[in-house]
Amino acid sequence: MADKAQRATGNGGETHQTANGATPILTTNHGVAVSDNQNSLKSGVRGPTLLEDFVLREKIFHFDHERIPERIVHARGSGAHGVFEATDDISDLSKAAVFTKGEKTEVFARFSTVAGGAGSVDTPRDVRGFAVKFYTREGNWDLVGNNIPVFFIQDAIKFPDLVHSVKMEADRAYPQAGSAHDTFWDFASLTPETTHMLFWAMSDRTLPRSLRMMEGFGVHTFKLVNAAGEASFVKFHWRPTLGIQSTIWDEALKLQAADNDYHRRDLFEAIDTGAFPQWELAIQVFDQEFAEAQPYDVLDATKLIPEEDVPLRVIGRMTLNRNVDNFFAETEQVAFLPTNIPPGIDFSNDPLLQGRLFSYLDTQKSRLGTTNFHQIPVNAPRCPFGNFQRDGMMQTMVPKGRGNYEPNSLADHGEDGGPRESAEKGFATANAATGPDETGDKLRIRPELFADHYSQARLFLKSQTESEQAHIASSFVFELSKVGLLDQVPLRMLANLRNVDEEFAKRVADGLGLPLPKKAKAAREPVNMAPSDALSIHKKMKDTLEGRAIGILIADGTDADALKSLVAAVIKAKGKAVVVAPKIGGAKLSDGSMRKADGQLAGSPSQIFDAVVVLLSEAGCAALLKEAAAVQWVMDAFGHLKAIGASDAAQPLLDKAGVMPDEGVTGLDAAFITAATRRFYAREPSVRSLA
Ligand code: HDE
Repeated sequence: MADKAQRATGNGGETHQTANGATPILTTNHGVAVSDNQNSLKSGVRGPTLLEDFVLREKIFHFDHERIPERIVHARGSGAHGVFEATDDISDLSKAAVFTKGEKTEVFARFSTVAGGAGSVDTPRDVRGFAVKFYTREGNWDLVGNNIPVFFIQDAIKFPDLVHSVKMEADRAYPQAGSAHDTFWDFASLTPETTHMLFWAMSDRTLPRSLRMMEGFGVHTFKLVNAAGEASFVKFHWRPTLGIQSTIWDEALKLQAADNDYHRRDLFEAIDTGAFPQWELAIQVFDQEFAEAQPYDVLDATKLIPEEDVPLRVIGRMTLNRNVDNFFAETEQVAFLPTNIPPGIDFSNDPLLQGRLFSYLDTQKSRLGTTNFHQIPVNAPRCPFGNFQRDGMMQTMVPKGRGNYEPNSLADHGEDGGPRESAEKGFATANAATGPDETGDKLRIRPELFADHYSQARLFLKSQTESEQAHIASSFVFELSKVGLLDQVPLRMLANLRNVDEEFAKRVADGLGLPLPKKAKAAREPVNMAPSDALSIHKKMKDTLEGRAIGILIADGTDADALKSLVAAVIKAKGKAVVVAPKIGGAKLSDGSMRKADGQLAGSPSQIFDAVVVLLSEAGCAALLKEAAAVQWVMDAFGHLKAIGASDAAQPLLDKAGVMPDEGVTGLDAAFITAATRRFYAREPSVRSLA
């Protein structure tokens, strides 16, 4: 009777996927087998539904609580598993096992934007988090850094203000994931210590092409401690083997429309296809004498140490080689703690770092709801661990016996007395006297050199190419132009910028159409530092197709041989060839064969590629001249400074898209493959005016 009723309502038949010998039986969370996963239990055929239906209630109850609070910052992120291999012997500097030459350590990395919510887009202008958990045999080490080597503020007490100002505004709940609004610039312009970081944030560093092409930084000064207990100062750097690469602003904006998951997809697909992303871990090591001789304080997170002064030493390599099996269980529940640190590494007294040492443990209780979050697989150490902490919500470990206190003498009676401290192997805080961080009176003040807010912003600016400087100036203009309600903010910002560079301030003022205000009084006069090429993206970008995607636009009539040899050439150069056609079913090529498309034209705009080819026959070109998406495809590739290869017959489409000849516009020969390894920044003044 019931069966008949189900069929009558259309819920029977195919939707009933019943277990057979090969599939396991569906059960409740308490192990009771479920007989019907399609229909709730009703009183009679037409209901109502009965409270007694424990299968329904458990399912909905669990679903109702599927979300946990998202991270207050860095909510949007993507993660992957991998391995870190130490490649150099630094036992003279650190006794940490993770640095033993040849040692391989499992890692979990998570990359994130800062301001947006968990469901926000991947490509806003924003700093990126670069957090790595090393499951070392001496306990977890979490290096929780960013893709920029400095930070906005110097002291942890300002962090809630900074974050409140940059996140969506409190009353209107917008903008999502962006700093181009009143409250951020109000705060920034009133807080001159943000100036250096603002220059990085307004540069293309905040528009990474791929998570695989980002540098990473520990930001703070840390310490390395050797077996003799001697400490050195250290800064950590991650260097991508694919080279650093960024998009440009117009491209990043259009990427938001083209693919909300641009970075997440890129990371997942790369790992999925065996193109494992890699980074070198490098260190800058220095001592107290060096620290004291600099015009900045090494404990100030708004300052960097130029590589020209302390060269990078590569000590290891991280390879991400496994995607997560479950996003929530792993990427969402991973809990990074800057306090996770094994013997051989130590903190400095950087006042921003010191605040973080409190914050991350604290936040996990809100997010994961229990002090036992360390038992979640992605967070649990891979080495043996144990202590006398007991109980708490969601306790999953079942300690045996009575030994839950120490000292105890239970072992004398043959019972398990539990673990004991080890002066020899345990973490011992490095002697503070080894750095300019000795403690003294209790004061709410900052060291004197922290008052220099402009020297390194000037250093950063002067280290950039002309094109990069134009991008930075234009970003300031763009963002400050979005400051609507507060007239005083752009002027206050310009007054600060005059301390960095008069000409630059003028440039931004002109871009805004505002007069240059009186220069702000600097708390400490800036000094000139020698420019550093390592701070520029353009000066160290790799000319390579590796990890890059080439979009090839085809249509009916496209030359089959030309397509074949082009795809082969792209693959040989380690690039990815993606064929785009008006229809996903593909196009009929010159030899009569059908070539399936990897992407449909309307859904695969050229901003998702690093370079493009327009491979059309005369008839194919004539058809596409009437397609706005095709014209836009070419126009954007040109505007985004990409190489464009084209068949002769495609010229009318190039003309309609306003493509002008330059060294980035080529035929289909080898010249295209060479051109595709780079961007053509010199083209930019001909396609848009920058500040
Ligand atoms: Fe964070 N930060 N932060 N932060 N941070 C968090 O921790 C905080 C800072 C960074 O992928 C939160 O688990 C304070 C600097 C990354 O899960 C929170 C201060 C740097 C991630 C928190 C800072 C970072 C976070 C949010 C000033 C670069 C994402 C949820 C004292 C060196 C990690 C969470 C991941 C996440 C607090 C400053 C990097 C709220 C109080 C500087 C990459 O605890």
